[in-house]
Formats: sequence, structure tokens, C-alpha cells
Amino acid sequence: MANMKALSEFLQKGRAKEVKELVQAALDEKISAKVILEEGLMDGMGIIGAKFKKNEVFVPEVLIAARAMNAGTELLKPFLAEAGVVAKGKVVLGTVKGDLHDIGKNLVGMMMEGKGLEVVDLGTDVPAQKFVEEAISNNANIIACSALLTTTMTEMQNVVKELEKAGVQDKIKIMIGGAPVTQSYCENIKADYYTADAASAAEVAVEICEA
Ligand code: B1M
Repeated sequence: MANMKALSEFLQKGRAKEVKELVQAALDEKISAKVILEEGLMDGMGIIGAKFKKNEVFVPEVLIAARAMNAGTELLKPFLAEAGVVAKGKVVLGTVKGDLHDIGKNLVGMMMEGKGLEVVDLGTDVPAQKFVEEAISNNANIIACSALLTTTMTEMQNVVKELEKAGVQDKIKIMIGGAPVTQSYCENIKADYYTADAASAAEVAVEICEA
């Protein structure tokens, strides 16, 4: 029987091959993608994060754990999709300028695609102007910004300003999220929506596109 504790431990050690094997074994046993994600992969990354904070592990260990996490989530991608859904809108997604964290952003993208939305993923380290240019040229309904650093989340305010400058703030909504981001920060910078996790982000995105 696939073991979520073992999955979490292999992720913490950055053992991508074993992580992939255990994720596949769990899927073969019909364990839900949500359980694998939350009790295996995110549990492991949460432990690594706590150790990183206490200087018990360092950037290289975190990086290989992150690679293992991305390898695992990639296998889950088709299982996070909902059967029979059709595209309801378009989202331009990215991690803001100066920020290289992409695991949460990738999850947001997968969940949104799973709900049938079309996602244009701009990657990491995306300047405010680029979010806006891409949203306009792709005729997107939503700009979705992720940030994991207190020093980079401020770029989200620039996205709001750039969108206003382009005069399309009524047509394109801005969603923000990531560990240091809060509802009150969202209100302060006059972004449109804050959500705390990837699944909620996908739900809100669908609501925006259907409105
Ligand atoms: Co970084 N790092 N890191 N790191 N790293 C954090 C974020 C940190 C909290 C660690 C710590 O000190 N405990 C800390 C930030 C402190 C702060 O600003 N308050 C930190 C730091 C300091 C740094 C460096 C500066 C370290 C250094 O170099 N000295 C450096 C910065 C590099 C840069 O970006 N310029 C750095 C580097 C790295 C790695 C490259 C090694 C690696 C990233 C690899 C990668 O992403 N490919 C890394 C990692 C992995 C982490 C931790 C350990 C894990 C992040 C993660 O992926 N979590 C993290 C500690 C932690 O979070 N506990 C840490 C799992 C992921 C699923 O969660 O991304 O939060 P998360 O996404 C969640 C929600 O936030 C939400 O949905 C997801 C859940 O469903 N969400 C959204 C995310 N985006 C959303 C968007 C939405 C809605 C919801 O709407 C649009």
C-alpha cells in the first residue's frame, strides 16, 4: 500500500525518482490526487520549509526537494483535471519579478486547467509590465500573480498600477496569492481577489470568468 509518510520523506531528501514511483503507486491504488498532494508532497515540502527557516537545511537541499516536488505534481496533473469541462476563460499566470518560487504557481495553473480554464504560464521573475502586455495580447480575463517573498510581493502593486495605466482594469481582474500575501494586502494595493490556496484560486477564477 502506497505510504504518504514515505512519500513525504523521499521528497524531503530530494529523491525525485522514488517520489515519482510512490506517486504512481498511489495513483495505481486509486488514492486521490488531493490526498497524495496534501498528505505526501505538501507535507514533505512543509517540513523542508520549517527546517530551512531554522537553518537545518540550505538552498541546495531545498532546491532538490523542490525538483522532486515538481516531478511528483507533474504526474498528478491529469488527475487534478475534471472530466468533461470546457475552457471558460483565459488566465495569464506567473510569479512576480525577483521571485523564483514556482511550485505554488504551478499548482495554481494545474488546478485552473483542471477546471477548464486556459492558462498562459509566464514562468517566474515576471515584471509587472509583462503581465499586463501578455494579458492584453492574449485577451485574458485574469492576471494571476504568485509571490513567496515579502520582498517581491510589492511587485503586485506595480501590476495593479500598470493595468490602470493601460486603462483595462475593468476588463481584466487581478488575482494574487502566495504564502506572505493576505486579504488585507490585497485590499491595500487594490488588487481584485486574494485566495489562500490553489484550489480556491481555481474556483474564484471560474466565478470571475462566468460572471
Ligand atoms: Co525559498 N523561501 N528562498 N526557496 N522557499 C521561502 C518562501 C521562505 C518562507 C523559507 C523560510 O525562511 N522559511 C523564505 C521567505 C521569507 C520571506 O520572505 N518571508 C524563503 C527565502 C528567504 C528564499 C531565498 C531568499 C533564500 C536565499 O537565497 N537565501 C531564495 C530566494 C530566491 C528567489 O526567489 N529570488 C529562496 C530560494 C528557494 C529555492 C530556489 C531553493 C526553492 C524554490 C524552488 C522552486 O520553487 N522551484 C525554495 C523553496 C522551495 C522554499 C520553501 C521551502 C517552499 C516553498 C514551496 O514551494 N511551498 C519556502 C518555505 C515555505 O513555504 N514553508 C521558502 C509549497 C507550495 C505548494 O506552497 O508556494 O506557498 P506555496 O503555494 C501555496 C499557497 O501559497 C498558494 O497555493 C499553494 C497551496 O495550494 N499560492 C497561491 C501560491 N501562489 C498563489 C497564487 C494565487 C493563489 C494562491 O493566486 C494567483
